[in-house]
Amino acid sequence: MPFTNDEIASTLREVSKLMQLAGENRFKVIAFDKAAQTIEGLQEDINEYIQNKNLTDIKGVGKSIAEDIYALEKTGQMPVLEDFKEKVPEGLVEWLNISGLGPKNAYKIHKELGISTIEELKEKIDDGSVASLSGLGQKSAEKIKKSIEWMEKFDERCRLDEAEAIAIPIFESLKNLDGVQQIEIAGSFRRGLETIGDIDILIAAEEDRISELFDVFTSHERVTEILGRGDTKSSVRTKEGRQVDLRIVKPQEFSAALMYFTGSKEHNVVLRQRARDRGMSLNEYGLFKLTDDGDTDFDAPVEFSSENDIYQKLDLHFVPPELREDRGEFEIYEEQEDFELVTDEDIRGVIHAHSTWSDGKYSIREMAEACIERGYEYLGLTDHSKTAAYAGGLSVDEIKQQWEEIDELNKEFKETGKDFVIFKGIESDILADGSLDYEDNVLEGFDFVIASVHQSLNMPREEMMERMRNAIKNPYTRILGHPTGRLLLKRNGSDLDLNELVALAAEYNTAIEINANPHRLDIDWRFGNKALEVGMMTSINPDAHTTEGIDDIPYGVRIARKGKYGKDRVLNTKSAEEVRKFFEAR
Ligand code: DGT
Ligand code: CA
Ligand code: CA
Ligand code: ZN
Repeated sequence: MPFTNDEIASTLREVSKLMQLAGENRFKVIAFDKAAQTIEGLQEDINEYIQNKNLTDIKGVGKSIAEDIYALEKTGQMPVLEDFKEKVPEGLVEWLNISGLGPKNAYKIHKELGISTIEELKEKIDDGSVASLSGLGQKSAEKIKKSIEWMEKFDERCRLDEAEAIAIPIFESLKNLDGVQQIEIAGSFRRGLETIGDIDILIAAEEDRISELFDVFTSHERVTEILGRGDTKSSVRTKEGRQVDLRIVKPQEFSAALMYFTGSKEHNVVLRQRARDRGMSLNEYGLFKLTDDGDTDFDAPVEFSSENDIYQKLDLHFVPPELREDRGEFEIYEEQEDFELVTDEDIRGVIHAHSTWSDGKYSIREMAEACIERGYEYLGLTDHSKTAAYAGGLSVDEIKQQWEEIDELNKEFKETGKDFVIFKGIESDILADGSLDYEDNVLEGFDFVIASVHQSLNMPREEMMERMRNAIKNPYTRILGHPTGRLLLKRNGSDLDLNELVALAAEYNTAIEINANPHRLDIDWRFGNKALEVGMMTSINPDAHTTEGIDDIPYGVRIARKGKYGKDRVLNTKSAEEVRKFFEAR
């Protein structure tokens, strides 16, 4: 069996991870990482290149990596990977997930203290050994310990993108099987929540099919443990440590079960009460009349054939799954049928992206072409500003050069009839006092400024608020970037009164982004009600550091839908001309 593109990419990625842990040269690490990325995004089957012996025609695949791939194809093993597997103990790889512990220090601790598991690491932090290593110290040790605690605390949940990587392949392996009449992923995943506890899959099938469907499910290649198997429900654990529940219900019960297992619990509670108020009882099996004593009369079912039907019976229009959180959706859908939420298709441009000028991995041209390929009409390029030295922030000189490059590219697009434009932006650090990172005469030259905090996120609430208020009020700020700076399941964001900032942003006609990176999804959808009330604009921004990063936009769209944003309040659903007007209206 030949290897797939994805398999080869993930082998290369594994090499790059192990190299980091072995303290290997940084450029080598990046080379493997970049090759992995390119191969993942490759349209053609990589085996064509392997057969033609022209792997090096693929951008980012150099001679030596090509040899590694040929060897993999020939022998089923990649020698460089095997080498590093010998050098790096298995447990160490897990350490990469500890934020605040870089691969270099991981290697040092492992080498000097002779340990390789998280348990051992915790012990050595507690007995002071880690702190006593040169270049580490008490402060670093504390930080690592805290990260481990966070990690363990949050292991019960995972990010939406991680859940997707598990749920979709399992869903795909089931959906075309004989006997599957309907299938959906339900639960928090269907609601588009930013973190997922377990994955809930629901199938409609006749009873005599159930056993064989469970057989397929429990023997899926990702499954490492079968947690339970009953008549209608089976639960497994995948190799990522995630639980997946599969429920198989009778075809006539599917819609009611889907509604029930989509949740949220809070939404369901209100639905059940609405049913009772109308002389009915709603449960996971269906909708039934109530007896005179107020019990469910299972002999008197109320007919329905879809979730939509059930909502109608409860005097509601269909509530999109993202909104089923009991946060005002009932008031809306009692009245409105077409309370329109933004969709993936509405997105016309890419705002907030980095290039090699700062810490992005691709040139401006490559980023622009990736946008064009995906059908977008504009790119709002925003490299880091000068204070973000660690991320290659731009000096004033560099900005001038970058502007020239963008002017050239825009000219070229125009002359070659490409309907595409690059906006000159910057992601300016918000300094401690809330000011932006350049003098006004420089800020003036940009088409737009995204203002973001990257340092001192943990200032006391009132100081942080003053800082953010100043940034929003600054006339050059058009978009506030990832307002809390949170990293989901890893780091809490700044302590802020976001409702106040949402109102202030609306007042100053500044947008607050929904950072679509699945690690962030910041601003949180829970402030959507306030944003709706005051008419705040958002922009669904990928914060892309690679061309692939652009494809994070759909995560942001899901969060925008959860936050009740319609197309009219999402900046990058607008035409380039309208966006320019928004930028100029400062
Ligand atoms: P998660 O897994 O923690 O991310 O969140 P969910 O919402 O997927 O929760 P889960 O997996 O426990 O249950 C899936 C859905 O099933 C949930 O959203 C609503 C429904 N459900 C489960 N248990 C109950 C319950 O005790 N009462 C009600 N009303 N609904 C429940
Ligand atoms: Ca769930
Ligand atoms: Ca569940
Ligand atoms: Zn950024």
